[in-house]
Amino acid sequence: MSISQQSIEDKVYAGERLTVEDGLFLEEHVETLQLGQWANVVRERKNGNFAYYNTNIHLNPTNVCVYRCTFCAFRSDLKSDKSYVFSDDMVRERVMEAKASGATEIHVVGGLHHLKKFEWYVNLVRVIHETWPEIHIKAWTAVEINWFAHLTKQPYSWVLEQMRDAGLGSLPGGGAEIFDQSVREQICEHKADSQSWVDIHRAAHELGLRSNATMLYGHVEAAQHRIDHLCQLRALQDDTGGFQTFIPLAFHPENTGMAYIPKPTGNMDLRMVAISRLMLDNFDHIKAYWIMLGEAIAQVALGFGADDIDGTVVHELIYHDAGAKTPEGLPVEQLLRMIREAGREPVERDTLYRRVHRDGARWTIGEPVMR
Ligand code: V47
Ligand code: SF4
Repeated sequence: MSISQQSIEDKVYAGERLTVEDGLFLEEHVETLQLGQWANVVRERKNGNFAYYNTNIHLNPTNVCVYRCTFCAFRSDLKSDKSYVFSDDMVRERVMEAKASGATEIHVVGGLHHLKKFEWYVNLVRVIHETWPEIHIKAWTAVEINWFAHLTKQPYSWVLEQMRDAGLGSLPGGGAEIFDQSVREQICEHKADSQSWVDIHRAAHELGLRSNATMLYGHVEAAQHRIDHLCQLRALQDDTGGFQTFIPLAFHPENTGMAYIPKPTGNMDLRMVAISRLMLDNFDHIKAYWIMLGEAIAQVALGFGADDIDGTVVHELIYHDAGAKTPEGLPVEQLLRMIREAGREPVERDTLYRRVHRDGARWTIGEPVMR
């Protein structure tokens, strides 16, 4: 049967999987409001009217990095005035700040500092865990895990076990960018390739660690690369079921090696959210990361397939170095207002999508959120 709006609509309503060709049709022939309407059907089937948020804090322990991804405004050379490295005391201070602000998660990613040994990175996780054992540590992208395997000459599973024993709770989704090799050669030539990214997330899932997945869009990639990326993630999720959420990441060009490329428009952002929701039929959640999208688009995205807006992130550097104009953090009242105004029911979740119950300054983790 040839592909048409009708054939796709039939599949969406019947809950059938969309093919690569369907994905390309969505990209090339379907207008944005139509994509949003279909994606909303899937979103409400999976998550009802809930919109999740969490209370978290970011820690980027160093910006010194051996790699030079052309889309990155965050990295620094060792000798640059901009370079920094967190000491153990600075890490403890950040954790105590997280505790005081009621955060349930600390999100840790940074550069790959060529003078730091693997033990420095493991120790960082240990210091966080020992300072406050209740906080969930979501740390290290697959690119970092790949670097640790390179440093130690050990398999990914060994690296992940060391981290887990030190207190690691799950992996964030960064470093995926666009899986296609010809695109990677233009934007992140030297770092972990797509096969390594997939192998690391598979190894994490096999150890029982959950992880997230991302896609960086709006730079030199084309529609076929985005659909290929989504289908590769979907295939891995079929095998392991270990992904929790997918986060489409809008490219921020300022201060990067690709500053000549205009920032993706709100229309493109909403299309990416909707197409992700439609293609990733085996992912429970799609996150509209307000830090990157801005509050307005993140709010509208809750009707275009997204069911999560991430958290009250504070101390975010990666996108703010690249020109993000959003605040570094939002008070929870503001997140609740965004969600309620969009007609959704806010649910505070922890990293593993369990309900968070609050009683004044104390919080407890409840049951997994079910629709
Ligand atoms: O891999 C870097 C991206 C990622 C830029 O798992 C940029 O919950 C846009 O993965 N413009 C790291 N993007 C951050 C990340 C993430 C973020 C939020 C939540 C989660 C999660 C994960 O940031 C990198 C890269 O794709 N990035 N520079 C830039 N100029
Ligand atoms: Fe380094 Fe990550 Fe920036 Fe690439 S994106 S240069 S790996 S900090």
